[in-house]
Order: sequence, then C-alpha cells, then structure tokens
Amino acid sequence: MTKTLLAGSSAVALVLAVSGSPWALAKVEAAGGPGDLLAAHQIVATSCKQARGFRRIHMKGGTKFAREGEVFAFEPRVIRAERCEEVEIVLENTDSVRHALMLPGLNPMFTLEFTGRGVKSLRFVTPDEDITLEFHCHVETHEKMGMLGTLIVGKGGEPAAHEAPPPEAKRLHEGVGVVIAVLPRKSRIIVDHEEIEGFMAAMEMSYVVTPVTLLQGLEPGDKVRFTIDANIRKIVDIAPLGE
Ligand SMILES: [Cu+2]
Repeated sequence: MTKTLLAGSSAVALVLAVSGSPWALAKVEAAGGPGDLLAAHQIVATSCKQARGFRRIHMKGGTKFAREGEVFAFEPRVIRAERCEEVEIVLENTDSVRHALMLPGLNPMFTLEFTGRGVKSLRFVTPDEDITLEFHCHVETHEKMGMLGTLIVGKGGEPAAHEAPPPEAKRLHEGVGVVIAVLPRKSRIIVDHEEIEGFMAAMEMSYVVTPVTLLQGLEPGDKVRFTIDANIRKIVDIAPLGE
C-alpha cells in the first residue's frame, strides 16, 4: 500500500482536485425538473476524522465501459477501501461528454466533474464503519444509463438509518451561489453553489427555504449568500450578495 501522504494533516481531509469554475455544473438538472435531490442524497456516513492509511484507486468512465443495455459506465464499478482510510480516486473520463462522479452518502459530500475528456482526482476519508456506499454519475439520466457503482468500506454493509449529525458538528453553514430557479409553491430554491465548507461540495442543489417568505424578490441569476441549518438541512437565511 502506498504510504500515506496526507493522513493526519487535516481534520476534514477532503481535497477536491476539481479544476474549472464552480459554476460549470450543468443546468440540465434544473431543466429536467428540480426533483428532490437532497432527499435522494441522504447522508448515511460521516468521514473518519483521522485517516489511518491511504490508497489510490484508478477509475475510468465512458461509453466504452457500458455493458449491453447501457450507454455509459464506470470501470471498475465496485471499489473497496478500509475503514478510516484516505482514498484518492483518479478518474479518467474517456468521453467527450460531461460526466460527474458523485459519492453522495458521505458527509461531506463530493462530486468530481468533467466537461469532457480528461483525468481528475479527489481525496476523501472513508467512514470508520463497515458500510457499502453507492456512487453514480450526477449528470441527468447517466445513472439510469449504467453509470453507477459501489464503494465497499471494510466488510461492507447496509447503510444505517439516517442519523442526526453529532452534537459537536457545526450547525449553521454559510454558502454563496447563483439562483437557478425559485419555486415558492414548493418552498424551494435551486442554487448553483460553491463549496460549503464542512457541509457539501460545490454543486447545483435544491433546498427547502424556511420561512418561505425569504424567497420573495429572488430571481434566477441572482448571486446570493445563504445560511443552511445542517440539522434540518434547510436554508434558514438567504439574501442577494452585496446588499
Ligand atoms: Cu455521466
């Protein structure tokens, strides 16, 4: 096994080696209907604070890895890591189309986005539990077309029921982003946001806003600053930037 490079150097130990603009995430999700991304991406495990080891996993993604009936796929589609291990995923997109690897079950969440061919990497620390987490391509419809897989941590296992964040976890998180859509009847907003430290990587996401009156006056294209309450996973304050 490769000797650890970063273990112990960072409490959060999440490094996103994503180049390009944080606004590069596609607008396809909004165009295809907002859906309930947040509910679909429930956190089921929390990264271990202090990694005990390191491994690098090479993956590829693209049409050439698709099996019969599929269009795109990741290869390999089952990856393994030890508990509490720092994992570097080095992913090559062999397609000229957009792909985005997302491993949503972890807190913090992350995505690895591609606008075309290339190699990118990211690091995260596995949870200190035997668990099986799913990953997929976050580009709309790609998961259904075959682009999904599993990360088996330790002996693997079913994710536990959704747990409340540990009491010491920071509750309020500040974010900035651009409004994609305002859905007052659903009390929701879709924002294309930058990384929210300790909560979520940069991505386009739908959030419930409470109270709903906070949505008044907001329009698509507005740059906003917002506050998320991690316990209820809702935006509890939002305002245009610079006002
Ligand atoms: Cu894809």
